Amino acid sequence: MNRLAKIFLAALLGAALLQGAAFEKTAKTGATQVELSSEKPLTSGKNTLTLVVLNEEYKDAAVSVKAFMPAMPGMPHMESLSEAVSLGKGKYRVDLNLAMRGTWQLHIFITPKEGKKVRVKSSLNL
Ligand SMILES: [Cu+2]
Repeated sequence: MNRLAKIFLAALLGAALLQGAAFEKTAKTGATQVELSSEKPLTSGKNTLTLVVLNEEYKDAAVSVKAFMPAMPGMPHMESLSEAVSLGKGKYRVDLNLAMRGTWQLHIFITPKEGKKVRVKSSLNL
């Protein structure tokens, strides 16, 4: 590879890193698909997630997220429930307070103005 090609490749990689979110994951339950992302790496404490619901019928719904960690030896069950803010066009933002590192289960509750509500399951590792 010549020098110019190397510089070009480095620039491409740099641009990709700048645009990418620190965390991205797709959650799917049945026909409902939600793209989760965070600009910052997930950590214990407050995390802000962006949720994009791909299904047309849930573009303007009420969305809440339950994060929980089952009881572990020497540790009780932990849980927090947060309401998401609708940003329009199926995009929602939610703040989650995750008390410790580890694996958190997520239940995303989506309640449309009309029609059936759904629950999409996912998990976060931090
Ligand atoms: Cu725990």
